[in-house]
This record gives sequence, C-alpha cells and structure tokens, in this order.
Amino acid sequence: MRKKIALIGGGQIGQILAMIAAQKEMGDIVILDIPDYENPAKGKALDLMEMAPHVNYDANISGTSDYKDIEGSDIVIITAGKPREAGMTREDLLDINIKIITDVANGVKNHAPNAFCLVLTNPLDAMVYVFHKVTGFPKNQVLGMAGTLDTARFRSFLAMELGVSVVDIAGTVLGGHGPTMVPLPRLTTVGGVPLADIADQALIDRVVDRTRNAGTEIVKLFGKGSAFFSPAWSAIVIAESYLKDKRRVLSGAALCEGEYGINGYFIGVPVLISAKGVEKILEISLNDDEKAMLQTTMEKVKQTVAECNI
Ligand code: A3D
Repeated sequence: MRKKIALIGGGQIGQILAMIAAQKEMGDIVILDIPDYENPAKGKALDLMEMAPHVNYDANISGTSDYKDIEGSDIVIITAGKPREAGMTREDLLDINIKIITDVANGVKNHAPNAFCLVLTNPLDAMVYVFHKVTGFPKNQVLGMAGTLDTARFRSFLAMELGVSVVDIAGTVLGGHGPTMVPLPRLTTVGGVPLADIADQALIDRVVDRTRNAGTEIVKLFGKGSAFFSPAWSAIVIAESYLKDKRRVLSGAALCEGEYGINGYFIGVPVLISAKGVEKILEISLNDDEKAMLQTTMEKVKQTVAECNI
C-alpha cells in the first residue's frame, strides 16, 4: 500500500512539496488548506495529476479543507501560516501563526494521531513547541524543520566561496532558526579536508554571517513572502528518511530533555531520522565558544516560547 502524505498549507512551500513528493513517488498526497483556499488546493492537486503523464508518476493527489481527509496519513508536513514580508522578523509572525498552529495541531491530533509531524511554520522553534504541547504527541513524532535548511544554506555558500562541489561539503548548523543560529565551521569538511585548512578566517566569518541571515536575504529580494524551493526540499529530505527508514543524520528542532544541557525546548540539533521518527539526538562535544553561542540561541528561543503563553 502507498504511503499517505498530508500537507497542511498549500501555499508556496506546500505546492512545491506536493510536486516533489509526487515526482519522487513518495505516496498519495492530500493538500489541506483553509476553506477560503480549498479550491486553489484542489486546483493545484488536479494540475499535478495532469502533469503525471510527462513525469511518469503514480500518485493520487487531492485538495481539501476537511481534516477527515488526512486520516491514515503516515506523515503530516505543516506549512500553514503567514510568511515574512521585507522588514519583518520571524517573531513578528508569532501572534498570527500561534492561532493557526493551534488549529492545525487540534486537527492533526484528532485525525492523524499516529503520523510523524514535521513543522515549518515560523517562528519555527516556538511553533513546533506549541504544536507538541497541543497534540501531546510523543517527542519522537514531532520535529521542526529548520536546521536542515540552515545547513544546506551553509554548504551552498561555502561551495560558492570555495569553488568546489557542494556535494563534498559536510557540516551542520545548530540552534534556533534565526540570526543566533550556530553554524559549526570547526567541524566542517570539504571532501574530508578540514575547512580551516583551506579557508581563511575572513571567508569563514563571511559564510557564517550570510548563513545566519540567509532567510532575510531572500525576503529582501522577494519583498513579500519568504524562501520556498529550498525549505520544501529540506522537508522532503527529512520526510524521505522517515518514510524509507533511511536513518539519515540531519539537523532539526527536536525536543531536548537534557541533551546539550537543554531541558524542555525544541531547538536545532543533529537527529537520526528513521521509521521511528526522531530516533535519537546526537550530541557533539562542543568547545567553550560553541557552547556559549548555543546558550545565546537557547535564550532567544526561550524568550519567544515565553511569549506564546502556553
Ligand atoms: P504561504 O505561501 O502564505 O502559504 C501558507 C498557506 O497556509 C496559505 O495557503 C494559507 O491559506 C494556509 N493557511 C493559513 N491558515 C491555515 C490554517 N489554519 N490551516 C491550513 N492552512 C492554513 O506561505 P509559505 O508556504 O511561503 O510559508 C509557510 C510558512 O513556512 C511561513 O510561516 C514561513 O515563515 C515558514 N517558513 C519556514 C522556513 C523554515 O526554514 C522553518 C522557511 C521558509 C518559510
């Protein structure tokens, strides 16, 4: 039997997610949006069905605003919510998106209680916290997608600066999804060669800074709305690891219960994604500077979560 994928939110990211998931034959797809957007969701689903003969995929793709249609989903990917406009911080979205995430969490809790849930809505670390609180799902079943994108951005910028294939760059980014995030150049390698052996500090600093502000760079260029291709692909990578039990190690906002000295908060850490969902958080031996940066980003996440009053 095919897997079932529910996409809550059929906007910019949701529609790209649907297209990639169909092309990769990851399963049948339901795009759920609010009643006002039910017809566009149905239209996007039908458009994708009509693309299938050219790409040769078999998948049933449908649009809805009724949570009953997500019943039996293996995975639920949540992009419902407002994106940023130029000049806004992710935290500026809190008031509006907390209401949306609460609605979505209730819908998912009632209709897909066994699905692995991947949250993308911003401000990410707080929205995944709220989603987890409202659903009460086990911690392995809930993850925030941000670190996988932040790491992709870090790798892309390094590849551009160094003039090497992005495929050969291995590294990770920890922390909250915002300017306080913690890229880890010390542990980054290029085809097995330590980054510090082939890049000077000025280059590293430039890439770290660009990574921290990468979302804002795109928002400024768009004027309205935020990145969608790379966030969608980052979510697909996580979804595939779960659905196919690939056991990939990726950065994601997982509930820490003692790991990295953090208790009771979701924040970007390396996670092993298997058919069990978040099977494990992997702990890195950080140096003092890295620990201090993780502490700073944690304080920022705590502050945003406190504003949720949940
Ligand atoms: P957009 O194109 O506006 O799509 C959002 C969709 O959500 C729209 O179609 C809305 O109608 C729908 N929606 C609103 N309320 C509900 C609801 N209650 N139930 C179901 N659907 C609803 O935005 P987008 O796709 O560009 O971005 C979606 C979210 O992802 C935003 O909050 C962004 O800030 C966030 N985002 C996160 C990242 C990360 O890396 C974490 C990156 C980029 C964007």
